[in-house]
Amino acid sequence: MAKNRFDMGDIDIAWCPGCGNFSILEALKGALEELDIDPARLVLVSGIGQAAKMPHYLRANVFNGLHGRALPPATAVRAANPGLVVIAESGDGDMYGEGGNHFLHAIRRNPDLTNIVHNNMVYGLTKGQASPTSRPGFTTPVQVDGVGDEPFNPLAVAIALNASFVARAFSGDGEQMKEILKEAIRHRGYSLVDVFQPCVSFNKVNTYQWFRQNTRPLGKEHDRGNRMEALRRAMEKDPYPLGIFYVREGGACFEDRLSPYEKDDTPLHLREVDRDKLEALVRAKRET
Ligand SMILES: Cc1ncc(C[n+]2csc(CCOP(=O)(O)OP(=O)(O)O)c2C)c(N)n1
Ligand code: SF4
Ligand SMILES: [Mg+2]
Repeated sequence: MAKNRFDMGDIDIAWCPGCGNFSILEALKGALEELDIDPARLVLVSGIGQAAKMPHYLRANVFNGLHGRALPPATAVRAANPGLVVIAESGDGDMYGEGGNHFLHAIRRNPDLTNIVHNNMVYGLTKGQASPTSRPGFTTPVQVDGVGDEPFNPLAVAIALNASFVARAFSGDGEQMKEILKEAIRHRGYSLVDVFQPCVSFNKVNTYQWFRQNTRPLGKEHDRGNRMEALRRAMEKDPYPLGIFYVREGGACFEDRLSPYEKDDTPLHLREVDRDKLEALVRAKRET
């Protein structure tokens, strides 16, 4: 079998044996290879958490940012160099909790990037507190009486905000996940792929078996161009549908609407920097 160009060989991976993150890593490497993407053109941006370690485990350019802050630098990378393939990847806590504000506004801006969220319904890295997607009744050493809040529904929120691509996969099904990732990366505009990912160490409720029993495919009859139908299906949770819920083609991306590109399509990173203007700007900021 031909070598996958994104594979880093024999490296130490700091995930627990059996963690659902491993198959997301394999599916992503497979999707990138099958799309024939040049590793030099790939930028992976993440925040903090177990899922956010992902960019360190495949060959790519990496920006590892602050907790909850993957999307702003990812948006900026695309704006500065629209020739790059940008993936913002993190966990449910990082993306929907700490980074929830950025999640909402990235969808509205519609940068051409793929947002992969490893949704294990828990904070894995910090040893098992509830996350925004934890289900009611989930008990943890902090939520000793069980979670009482309504879980955050990322798909419904994304469709309500007219995100241009919205999907959900399950890390227990590598082939389906790879095909969804390929479509998301190929899609022009903001693409959300929420992936159900068992955390075998700190979520003993939402296990591989639980996800298998509580999910089902959206079905061939699902019309991914029908926004209201996609929203209705995104509200289902008994069982949770899997697949591509909604696709909107043709909308302008964030980088298309930026004024510096109005008259000149030279990527920002290739343009001459006006040092005087830059220094004046930095000075003005320091003085405020
Ligand atoms: C500002 C800030 N607050 C809290 C933390 C501690 N912290 C690190 S990762 C994390 C949660 C990660 O959960 P999630 O994004 O679901 O990732 P997982 O580990 O489950 O993959 C928290 C609360 C931090 N590093 N920085
Ligand atoms: S703590 Fe959970 S999410 Fe983190 S590596 Fe272990 S199994 Fe995976
Ligand atoms: Mg998590």
